[in-house]
Amino acid sequence: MVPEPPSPHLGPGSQFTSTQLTAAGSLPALWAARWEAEPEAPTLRILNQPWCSAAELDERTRFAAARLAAVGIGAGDRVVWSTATSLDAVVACLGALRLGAVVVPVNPRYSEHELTHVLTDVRPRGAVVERTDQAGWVRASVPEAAVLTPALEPRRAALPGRTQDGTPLTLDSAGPRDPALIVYTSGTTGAPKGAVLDHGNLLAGAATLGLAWRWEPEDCLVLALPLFHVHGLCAGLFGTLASGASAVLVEYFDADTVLEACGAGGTLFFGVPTMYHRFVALSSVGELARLRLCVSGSAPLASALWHRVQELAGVCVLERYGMTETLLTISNPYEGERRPGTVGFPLPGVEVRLEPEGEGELVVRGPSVFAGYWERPAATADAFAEGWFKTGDIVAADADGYLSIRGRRGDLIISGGFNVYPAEVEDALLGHPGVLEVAVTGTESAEWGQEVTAWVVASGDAPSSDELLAFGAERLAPYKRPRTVRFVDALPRNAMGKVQRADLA
Ligand code: MCA
Ligand code: AMP
Repeated sequence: MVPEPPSPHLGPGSQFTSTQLTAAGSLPALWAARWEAEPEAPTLRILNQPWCSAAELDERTRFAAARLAAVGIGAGDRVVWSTATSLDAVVACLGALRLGAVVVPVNPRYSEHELTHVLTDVRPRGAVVERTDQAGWVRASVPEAAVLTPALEPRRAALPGRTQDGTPLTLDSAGPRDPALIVYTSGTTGAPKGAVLDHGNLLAGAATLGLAWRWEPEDCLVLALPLFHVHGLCAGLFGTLASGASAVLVEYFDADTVLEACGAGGTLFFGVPTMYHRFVALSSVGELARLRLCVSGSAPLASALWHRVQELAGVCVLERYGMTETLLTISNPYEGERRPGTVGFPLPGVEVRLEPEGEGELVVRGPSVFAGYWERPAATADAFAEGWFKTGDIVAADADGYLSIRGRRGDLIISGGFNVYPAEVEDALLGHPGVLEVAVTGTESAEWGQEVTAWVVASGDAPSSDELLAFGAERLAPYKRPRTVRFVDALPRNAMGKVQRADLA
């Protein structure tokens, strides 16, 4: 195999070839090999609770796979996974992947409308759901699905090592092109669609981070990100397990608690800019310096905030870039300059192009890039050009190759690292009889990056702002809800009648 040209992420003598990234076949096969080799190694724990060793995690996830099989879930079946962070929830997810089932992570704060869209689109065979109201919505929209709690209750007599019909249970046998996750995302237009990530994508996405960020078994990640997005799940959790390292899972982000965990044995932290914004307000921000690496992503990290963290904690945050469809693809270097305001260079195995060159739309190719959207051939065809995935992000290259994100697709708003699609919020508000027209924009915010603002043309009896905010709250997950409602006489439109969101300010 011919080694690839030197990457700024690897040493000059590196013999790297991208096939190396997927040599283990699948993530579950790699985990199983690691757990067998080092059964005593700590793997995961919930903050302030005991460690789960590799041998325990192996046993618990085998058991979870058998429990899922006992309710009729098998390889290739889709399982919706809607739960807050807990060890049980993680075990259920890993068990499903070992079984070859396809996990569909969902924000546990979703409203009935939001969850039902995913359920009807993906038609799951099973659902692991924490909230009882959500369990009811699953039963109503997919009556044939098995509905379980994160602890995989209610129990159905599991036949040890056997499927529901008594055939032997095979674990860790998914191939690189078998689907592993379906993660819902909205792209530029239309309703959320499921990005299908296969086992090869997940393995490559975890392995490239292992190389670039020098992830070692001695590392301990402080993981306070939600696990229903690829940042927390694929980079954080799967990256940890692929490297044979450990992670402390923090159930809810609280800046004080996270800094305490950083000071108590953590070596790595991955966060979104809002988290760093909260750290710099605390006198304990210096705890970050105990870590060997602090990473930021999912949204732009303001240069001023990068410098503030450096000034107060002496830490140079490493900013990186990714997308649900591609996993993480670009990163500042671990060794060498971490340049604020940029996201660095393509990760090992990832190829990028700017169209046009110098500054233009970023297109990417590589083993972590997905093959398409769930049952959306037209959207899939639109997303690629000759095998390159079109990110929709506008990116510029410095003379020495550092890449910076200059703008993003469509009218996407990013609030606290979560994506908000104006059309979805507008649709929800249009359901109110007092709303004739509405346009939703992102307003700059030091804490959230952007906050959601709704510009409303009222019909007849104008509703109050509070009434509209409450109406939105019933239909939208918390991060999508408008923070401000502004009433206007008319929305600005161009000659074609299209609303000009950029003119609302
Ligand atoms: C919570 N609130 C928000 C958000 N989150 N408002 C706007 N934007 C948000 N993101 C509101 C709640 O509605 C509530 O309002 C108040 O803030 C406090 O809620 P709470 O739940 O306590 O918030 P928090 O726990 O403090 O949340 C802040 C957070 C969270 C921890 C920064 O937003 C978060 O975990 N963000 C990470 C997102 C992420 O992982 N993205 C990765 C996507 P009220 O009090 O009025 O009810 S994957 C991706 O983008 C790609 C692949 C990539 O590159 O990573
Ligand atoms: P998602 O659709 O949730 O996967 O979010 C992906 C989007 O997040 C990208 O298309 C970018 O617009 C944005 N993003 C991720 N990382 C960064 C970053 N470091 N700087 C700016 N934007 C980012």
